[in-house]
Amino acid sequence: MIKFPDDFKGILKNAKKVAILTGAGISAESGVPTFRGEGGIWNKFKPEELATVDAFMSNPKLVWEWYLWRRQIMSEVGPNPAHYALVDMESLYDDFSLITQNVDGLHRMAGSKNIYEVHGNISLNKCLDCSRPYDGEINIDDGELPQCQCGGKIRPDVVWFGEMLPADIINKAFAASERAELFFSIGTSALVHPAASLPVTAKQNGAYLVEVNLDPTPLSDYADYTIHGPAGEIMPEIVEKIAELKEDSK
Ligand code: BV8
Ligand code: ZN
Repeated sequence: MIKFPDDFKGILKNAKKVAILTGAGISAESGVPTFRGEGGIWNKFKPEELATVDAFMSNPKLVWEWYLWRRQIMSEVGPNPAHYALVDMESLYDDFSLITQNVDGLHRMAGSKNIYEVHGNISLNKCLDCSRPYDGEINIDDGELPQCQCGGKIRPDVVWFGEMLPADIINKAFAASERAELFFSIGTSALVHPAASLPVTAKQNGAYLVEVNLDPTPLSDYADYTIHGPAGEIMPEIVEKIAELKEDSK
């Protein structure tokens, strides 16, 4: 059971513009390993070793093995109650933006509509040189790595460290954060920029900032309200309360 102080209840009921930022923690209860937690995928490898252009140029096979392993995991999992709670939450507010750092596609699978995938989507591929999308088979076992018709190497269509985020998507994510009256940061360690500055931008522009995360993060003391625990339990309870508050005010 979580507490609903009056200021939290008030903004849940009255906010018109809402923005959400999610990270790997919201998919943890689906069975997708997070990046930095125990058992996190990056415990075995370092981000610099794998999620960068240099890593791919120097060892494309290793980087492909990592992504194909993660794709395999994501093909076996599905959305969890936290993802579904955000689908319900979207129907309760007129202006609702779901910004995700995750590349697992689980928000779309759950049925969310207004999604900004600021770090790309692990199921898509593109050419390293000409960026043309590639939907051919990815087979790395026969030694040959997939190639584009222009001769460039095919890579996963995700944003690597040192790479720009897709400009139109990140610009819309910042616009949604700037106009938000209510902003939730859910399941993210709030360490990776520029995504990590979205909740700060929201609060600086007057939003009520809520953090829902298993562990404390750099945002925890800065947020207006911090709830530590699993998103799969917390988010359904919050969305149920929002529906109740809106019902009562009819
Ligand atoms: C750029 C796609 C520049 C690939 C990813 C020093 C200071 C500041 C910034 C930098 C710096 N040095 C370098 C930088 C820039 C760098 C950066 O921020 N580095 C960090 C590490 C310091 N950023 C970049 O390089 C970005 N690009 O800056 O470009 C530029 C400018 C001009 C011109 C050219 C270039 C690009 C960043 C994008 C990298 N790509 N992913 C892939 O997935 O393979 S980032 C990766 O980390 C994922 O997207 C992931 O989502 C993201 C953030 O991690 P989290 O989602 O937060 O996951 P994490 O495991 O960390 O945390 C999970 C949390 O959930 C935990 O807190 C845990 O407690 C909680 N949790 C667990 N279970 C649950 C839960 N919560 C609730 N319920 C549960 N059940
Ligand atoms: Zn190409």
